[in-house]
Amino acid sequence: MSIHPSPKRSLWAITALVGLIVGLFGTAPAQASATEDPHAVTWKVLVGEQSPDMAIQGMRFLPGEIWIDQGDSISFLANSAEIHTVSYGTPPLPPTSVDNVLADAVPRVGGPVFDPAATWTNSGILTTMPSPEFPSTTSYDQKFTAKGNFTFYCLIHGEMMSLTVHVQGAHHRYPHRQAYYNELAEEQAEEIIADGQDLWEDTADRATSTHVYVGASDTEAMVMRFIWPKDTVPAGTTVTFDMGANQVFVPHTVTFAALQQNGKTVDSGTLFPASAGGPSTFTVTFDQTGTWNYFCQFHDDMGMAGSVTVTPTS
Ligand SMILES: [Cu+2]
Repeated sequence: MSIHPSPKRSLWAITALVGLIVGLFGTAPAQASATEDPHAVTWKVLVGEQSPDMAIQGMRFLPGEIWIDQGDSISFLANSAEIHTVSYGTPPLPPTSVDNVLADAVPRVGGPVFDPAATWTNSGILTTMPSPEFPSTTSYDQKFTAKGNFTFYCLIHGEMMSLTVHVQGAHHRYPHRQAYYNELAEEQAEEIIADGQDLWEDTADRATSTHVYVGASDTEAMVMRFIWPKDTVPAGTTVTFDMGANQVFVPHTVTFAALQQNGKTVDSGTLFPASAGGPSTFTVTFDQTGTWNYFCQFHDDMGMAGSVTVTPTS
């Protein structure tokens, strides 16, 4: 859905006109000085988005495109429990495994001033809900002193989660102010959450008492829930827990902390979508009656938990 196309266009026209006038009369603004510029602006970009119950996690920078001037800064603010990074360039390890991605994602690389010539620049993990598993922060600031167009991405979610920063010359007129980006961010976040709700409902329509989906995801939203979360089956039933509703890379587990079978805790280990190589399904045959709670070890903080109630066979 396109938002505010006409004001955007007219602002662009004004910018172009100002550029033309400045060009004609040769009153181009002075170069950014090494000293602190009192006109420098610090812009805000949100990293991720989520529903209030954290069930739906979005995979977008908001806004996804921003125009700033040389000497300005961007404050990247964590906006979801799900982890993200603000990254630029080629990571040291090829992101071909979870271990490699995490090894690349965790360390902050680069200084407070963005260097487009650097091979790799990385924020470290951004999240509103720091976990003891790895270091993380809630914000990341970069100052932009080089002109050009720079596309950042999230290493965790890949290049579909990207942000293009257009750095204009110092003291150029901005096509948009922060208020415009804030409004755009709010509308886009609503759309992403609504998309996640639709995905959740569609997946629930396909789920059955013997086929539970382990989350769901498309290219902008993830459902961090088991679908169905409250299952009831007669003893002897085999239930399949299936990652098949995930279109993007996301790890989950199905962990029954209190249920033992063959002397071991019933735990799927890490599941991945089939497109990421799997294993993408986990099956459990429930012989013991009672209510068995389970959770995802990665996302239980977001409320990703369920239960299977096993009733006696009639
Ligand atoms: Cu999970």
